[in-house]
Formats: sequence, structure tokens, C-alpha cells
Amino acid sequence: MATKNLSEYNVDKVPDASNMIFGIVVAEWNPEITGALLQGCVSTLEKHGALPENIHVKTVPGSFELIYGARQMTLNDGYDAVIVLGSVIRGETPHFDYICQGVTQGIARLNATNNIPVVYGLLTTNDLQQAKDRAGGRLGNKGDECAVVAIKMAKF
Ligand code: DLZ
Repeated sequence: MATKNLSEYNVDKVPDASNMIFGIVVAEWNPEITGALLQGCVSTLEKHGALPENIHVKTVPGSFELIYGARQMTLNDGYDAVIVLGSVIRGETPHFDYICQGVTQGIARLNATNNIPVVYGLLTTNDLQQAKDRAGGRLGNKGDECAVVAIKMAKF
């Protein structure tokens, strides 16, 4: 099955984001990738009307810390949606699996227990090229997809 281009979506189905406030938590690991995810995410939020002053970006050391960062942001009632952005690349040890499972379950739990939607922008790839392909490369940008999801969930 062909992989979907992450930057392709139906523009007509995206609500206006001009009155919405977004929090973004971005991991510092693999900065070439997470920087590209952030760039795509912010530009897509702004494309749909979000004001730059209503997009608040915080960094955390690694993807595992995205859970804590997102939780702190969801404690602030002012956000309409929170987005986490990270990139975990498979190494030689099982560490990759533990981080991916931990972040996935942590973000799922936040969504099941909090009132503010948390959008899951974690790239989990076997190598750097797969991450590049999904961070502004041949398969689009996961950051764009997360922005669209955040706007839709904020409206929800
Ligand atoms: C330790 C680690 C490793 C091996 N790989 C990554 C990675 O590919 N991407 C990422 O975002 N973070 C990685 N980390 C760091 C962990 O997410 C976390 O910051 C540390 O385990 C400390 O809690």
C-alpha cells in the first residue's frame, strides 16, 4: 500500500483557526527532523488563521519528555489543543521500543483523561531517511498533518 502524503488534505474541511490558541511541545533529539516538523506545523496553523502570538512553543530534551510537557500545557486551560512533535529513530538496542510505547501510551492517557486534545506528532522510523521523508521530504510533513488535526480537534 502506498504511504499517504502527510501534507495533503481537504482545505475546505479545516475550520478557521483565528480564535484558537495552540501549545506545541517539541523534542530536541534529532533536531534536523523536529525543526522541520515544527516549521511545517506552525506554517499550517498560520495558513488557517492562527495568530503567531497564539502559538506557544516549548522544547523538551527528548521524546520521552513530551508526555510531561504536554501534561503541563494541558493544565493550562487557555489552550484549545496541544501538539507534541518528536522523532525517534531505531537504534541497536530495544530503547526505541520503550520510548515509542511510553510516549504513545502517555499521550493516549492524556487524551482519555483531560479536556484538551493532545495531537500525536511522533515520527517512529527505522532510519534517518524515513524520518526525512516525513519531515518535509517526499512523503510530506507530519507537522502539517498535526496542525490540521489540532484545528479540527479544537473545533470538536
Ligand atoms: C535516549 C534516547 C534515544 C536512544 N533515542 C532518542 C530518539 O531517537 N529520539 C528522541 O526524541 N529521544 C531519544 N532518546 C532520549 C529520550 O527520549 C529521553 O530524553 C531520555 O531517555 C531521558 O528521559
